[in-house]
Amino acid sequence: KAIGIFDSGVGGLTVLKAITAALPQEDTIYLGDTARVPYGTKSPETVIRYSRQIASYLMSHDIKLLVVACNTASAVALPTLRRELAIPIVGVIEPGARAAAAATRSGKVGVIGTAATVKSSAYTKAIKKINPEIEVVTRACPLFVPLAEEGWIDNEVARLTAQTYLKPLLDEGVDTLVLGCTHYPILKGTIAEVMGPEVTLVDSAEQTALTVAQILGERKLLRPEGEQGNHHYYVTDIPAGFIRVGNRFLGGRLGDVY
Ligand code: DGN
Repeated sequence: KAIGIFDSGVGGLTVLKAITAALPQEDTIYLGDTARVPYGTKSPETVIRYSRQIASYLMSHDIKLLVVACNTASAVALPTLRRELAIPIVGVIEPGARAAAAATRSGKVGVIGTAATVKSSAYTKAIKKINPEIEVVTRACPLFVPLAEEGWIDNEVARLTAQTYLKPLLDEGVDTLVLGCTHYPILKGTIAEVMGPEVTLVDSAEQTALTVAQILGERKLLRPEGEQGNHHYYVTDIPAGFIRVGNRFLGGRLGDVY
C-alpha cells in the first residue's frame, strides 16, 4: 500500500521530497488540487469540502496513511478527516509545532504562513498545547507563494519581500521561525539570510516526514528497506504548470503526472 499525500497544488512536493528522502522504499500517491489552488485565501468550509473530496479519492487507491501536506488544509480540515477516515492521518502543523517548541530557548516563536493558516491560529494552539509559556508571533506572507512558483527565490525582489514581512518578527525577538506553508522551504536561503544565524528555521516538511516514519514504524506498516518506491502524481487541472514548477521543487525528478 502507498502513502497518500495531498496539497492545494504543487507546494506539497516539498513534503513528498522529505518523505521520499526519509523513506525511499515507500510508494507514494500525490494529488495536487491545481484547479482550485490557492486554499490560503478560502474559507474553512470550502477548504474542508475540498479536503474531504480529495481524501476520499486517495482512499479509493487503498492508501495506508494520508499526509495532509497543505498547511491551510491541515489547519482547518484535520479534525474532520480524522473523524471520518479509518487510517492514520498526518498533518503538517503538529510536527512543526513540536519541533518549534523543542527548539526555542527564548520562549518566543515566530510562525509564517498563508492568511488562512494564520487566521486559524492552528500553530499557536498546537505550540501552546505543548508549552503554554511560549509566546507565538504570527505573520501571513502570501507573496512568498508566487515568488517560490516563479523561481524568484534569491533575487532582490525575494529579499525585499522577506525583509518587509519578517522585520516585525525580528523586532519581536523570536529565536525560532516556523515555515508554516508548503512553499516557504523553497525560500529558506533568503529567509535565513534575513532572520540571521541566531534564529532557527523549522521546516514542517522535514518534521512531517519524521512523524510519518514513526507512525508507520509503530504500526509495522513500513516496507522493507532497500526496495525502491514508485511515485504517482495526479492533478485536477491540466498537468503543464505542475510539471514545470514541480520539477523545480523536486530538482527535475518528477515522474509521470496524470
Ligand atoms: N499549500 C498551501 C499551504 O501550505 O498553506 C500554500 C498554497 C496555497 O494554497 N495558498
